[in-house]
Amino acid sequence: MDAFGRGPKGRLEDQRMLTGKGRYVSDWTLPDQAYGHFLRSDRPHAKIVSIDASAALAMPGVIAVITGAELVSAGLKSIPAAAPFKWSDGSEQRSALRPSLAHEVVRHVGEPVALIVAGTAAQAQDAAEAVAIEFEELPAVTTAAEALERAAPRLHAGAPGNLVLDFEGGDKAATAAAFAKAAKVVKLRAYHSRVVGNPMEPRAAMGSYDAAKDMYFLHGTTQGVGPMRGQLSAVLGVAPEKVRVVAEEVGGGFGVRFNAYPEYGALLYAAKKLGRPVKWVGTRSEVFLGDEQARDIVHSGELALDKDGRILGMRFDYLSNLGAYVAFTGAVVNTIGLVNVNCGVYDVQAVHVRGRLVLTNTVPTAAYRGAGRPVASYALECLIDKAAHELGLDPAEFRRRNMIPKSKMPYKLTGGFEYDCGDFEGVMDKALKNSGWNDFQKRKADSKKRGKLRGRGIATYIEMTAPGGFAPYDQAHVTWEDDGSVTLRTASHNHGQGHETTFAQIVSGVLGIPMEKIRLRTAEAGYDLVANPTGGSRTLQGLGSAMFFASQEIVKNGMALAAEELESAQTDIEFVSGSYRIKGTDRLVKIENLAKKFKGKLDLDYKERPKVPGTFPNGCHIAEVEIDPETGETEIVSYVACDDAGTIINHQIVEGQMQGGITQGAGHIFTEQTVYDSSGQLLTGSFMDYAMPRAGLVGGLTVTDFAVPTATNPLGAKGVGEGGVTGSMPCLMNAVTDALREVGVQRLDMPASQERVWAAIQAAKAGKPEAMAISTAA
Ligand code: MCN
Repeated sequence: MDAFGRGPKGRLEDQRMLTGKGRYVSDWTLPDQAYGHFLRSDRPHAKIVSIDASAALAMPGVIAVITGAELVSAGLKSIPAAAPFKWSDGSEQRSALRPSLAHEVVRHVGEPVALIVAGTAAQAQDAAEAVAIEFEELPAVTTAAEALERAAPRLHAGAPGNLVLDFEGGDKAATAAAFAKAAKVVKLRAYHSRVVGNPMEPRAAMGSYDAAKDMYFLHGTTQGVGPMRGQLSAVLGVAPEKVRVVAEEVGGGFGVRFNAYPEYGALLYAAKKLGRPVKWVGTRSEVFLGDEQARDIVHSGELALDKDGRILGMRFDYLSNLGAYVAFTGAVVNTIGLVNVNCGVYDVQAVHVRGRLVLTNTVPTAAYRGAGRPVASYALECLIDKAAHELGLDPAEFRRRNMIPKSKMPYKLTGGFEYDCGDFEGVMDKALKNSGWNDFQKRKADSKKRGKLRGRGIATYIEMTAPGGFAPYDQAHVTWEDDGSVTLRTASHNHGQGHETTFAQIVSGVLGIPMEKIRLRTAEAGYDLVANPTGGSRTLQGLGSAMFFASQEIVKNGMALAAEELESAQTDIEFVSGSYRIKGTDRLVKIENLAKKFKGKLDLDYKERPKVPGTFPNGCHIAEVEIDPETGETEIVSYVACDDAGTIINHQIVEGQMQGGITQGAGHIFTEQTVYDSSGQLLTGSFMDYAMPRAGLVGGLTVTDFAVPTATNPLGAKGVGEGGVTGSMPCLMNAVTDALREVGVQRLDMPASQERVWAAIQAAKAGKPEAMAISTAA
């Protein structure tokens, strides 16, 4: 354990969670609560001709049936969408906003059409079957490429041609010049498939309204109360102060618990109208039909190379399927997320990115672990691997040749950002060594003897963590309790990252009290605090730094009190291990005793201070897979991750984050796939059809770190929450591609499921080496 209290520790929250004492949304009960059930569209695209709720209203226990028309006449608005980029011609992002309940038109299967409120959840569900909706079907479109075609059905009047945004980033002219002088150009077009986030806790929410205070309360699954509250206040047309988002445990988020969802506005409206809380607990089916989905991007990349295998320029073109509406973070992940670290870890000053964001009759897509960076990293690192192969170079050597050397730090990117620090070669060298890079051919030969194809994949990644543009500052509210313990309050929300432990470590390290005496509280009904939500792997840097500064300020504030207590001059007092001491003597007072005596004087509401700037965690991942060419069965036999997360506060948690992220990326590559048929029906609507990764999917997983502490925050830390996904996807696909080359397969798009790998091998034997590539997915 060092001075910051950093060290290998179990998590403070585990005891509560593992013994079933956590309170999730469905555990909340408010007096007189009623229950809601959402009737969802079974049509991908249709006009709502009429809704007849009379039979439902006559059923036992039914209190109300609320429709989109009622919400519109009551003045409810759609959920706003962030618009971080303009069109390349300078015009604004087109509008295609999501209403709380569909009005006049439904645009995807699963869209909520009516809210049935009853005395019990079962009564509400039964009554939903008696609501008669007359639809007039409209043609539907499910892929971005088809939606752009002239004859495609149009989804929103505000988005002609279904195109919400056509933007550019980077330096177009410099890139064109680089390509003009290239000795060789390497191209890759690929598909980043659509996934469903699937946190363990399905979405649930309870709306209530306090008439005396004229305030709305939403008990819900949230990653942080700020943006959700802002979105709900826009929907309800009230000031943000009139809305509180309340949560204790949140059973996973992965980005899909970030935004306000349609159901929330409808529940809050119903609670006010009916004068009683209305609770809705979603099912796993509703996760598939109603949670924001993710990715679904076709991307093309090109590298301009000189004759020595140096990259002169890069060009990327992304076609993103936004689904039926622009979700709040829909455009963020498909713009900022794709361009902010545009050259990866490579020393390339000519990069150009174009992105088109397109509407289709599918569930809206938005943030999902990595929020665009895994897509950018996948596009780049698969392309880099292809280039190495075409040049006949060792893929690590090709990367090394082009890496930004640490001597060039800080390094300015085309487009504005600046990498503050990093040693990309150092990171890669450690990964190479740990993976036994040079002995691969021996292992490949062994596999061959056993009839298996062995492939090796490598990928580097870099991402930006911490800026957090959703709140102006990160508030850390610190209160000393009567028993000498400390309560920390903030507005970010822990949903699996271990914040209770790591923030306690940070504060304990400064205040010198045991971390077990420090409690973190977030999203309480009685507190109205400001902080960025948990996302973008920013929370340790952003909020952890605020906690650190707040603790330091408390220690400083205690000096005068300690001087009074010890009857000494402040200049003679030092703070050591939780006590103020007169230097050179054994006369001291513990900070917790001082806090008890001077009640409230050592509390601190740390707010309105500048946020710490962003920084750039990075890593190098190397995987080996074995494929059975007879069956297509693929096994990940080893996986070595080496990541630079700067200074690590808690190694156990960081390792867990990396393991989870890598497995999530592996799930995307090998098992998960969201499939719509061409009419817009979701074919993969349950775990019977949608395969989540199992814990054992990533065999031989070793996580190591190579720390280059950043000076952008006082902890020296960089984010880790998403790096596992960002690194693992290209790494694993490169390994599969490497193995399949031996049997003539040139391209395979994700998922590399057993069936698709087998089919790719069969097709290659029949002379079609790219049969399972993009042409089948677009
Ligand atoms: N940490 C550390 N040392 C570092 C960096 C981080 O000890 N150098 C610790 C932090 O203190 C924190 C954890 O690691 O306890 C993750 O920190 P950080 O990288 O700051 O990420 P966030 O806390 O902001 O978490 C967000 C990130 C994102 S964006 C998604 S999505 C995600 C993820 O975290 N969703 C998760 N990890 C998840 N883990 C679980 N179990 N469930 C999710 O839904």
